[in-house]
Amino acid sequence: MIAYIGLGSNLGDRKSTLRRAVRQLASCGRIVAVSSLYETEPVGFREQPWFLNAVVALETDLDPQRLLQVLLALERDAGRERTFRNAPRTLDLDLLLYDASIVDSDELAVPHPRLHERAFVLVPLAEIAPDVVHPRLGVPVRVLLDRLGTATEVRLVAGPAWVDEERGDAERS
Ligand code: PH2
Ligand code: MG
Ligand code: MG
Repeated sequence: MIAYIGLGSNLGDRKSTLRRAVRQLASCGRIVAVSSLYETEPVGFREQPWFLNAVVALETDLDPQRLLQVLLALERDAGRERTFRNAPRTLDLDLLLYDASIVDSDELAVPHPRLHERAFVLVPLAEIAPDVVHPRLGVPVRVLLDRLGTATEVRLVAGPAWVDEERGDAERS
């Protein structure tokens, strides 16, 4: 199964946090694609720092519920504190799509209910999965991005190799 996971951070060392999360995700499957890294304007609660966002494709045997538990554990591991909705966070991991599955439980909704409204999700997702069809809306991701009207700002920061970069000198042994 292929899961598309959105990554976001707007507190602390954002890039290192995201890189570490991708490496941790690799332990529950195989990372088959990583998007470029984007710096994005905050959506929703606007009085907060800009985010770094990216999307990865993970091939995994975990079902959506189990994968969600892993994502929540990795967020906690990155020191995430849940205060209010859309609050700044060290790490946010959102299950955007899981194959063509539709999930609607108390804890989890897949596809992510706001995926199609958000440039910070659609730009990286369209980069690695332009032809994947949204199972509720019945159109490919590329079309969802085209349909997005006045988009909030999304700036390219680094190509997909951002995830492989060496650690900084200070961290090297
Ligand atoms: N996540 C949110 C709310 N707003 N804005 C940006 N730019 N990037 C995010 O990841 C983000 C957001 C809720 O999870
Ligand atoms: Mg989110
Ligand atoms: Mg989230």
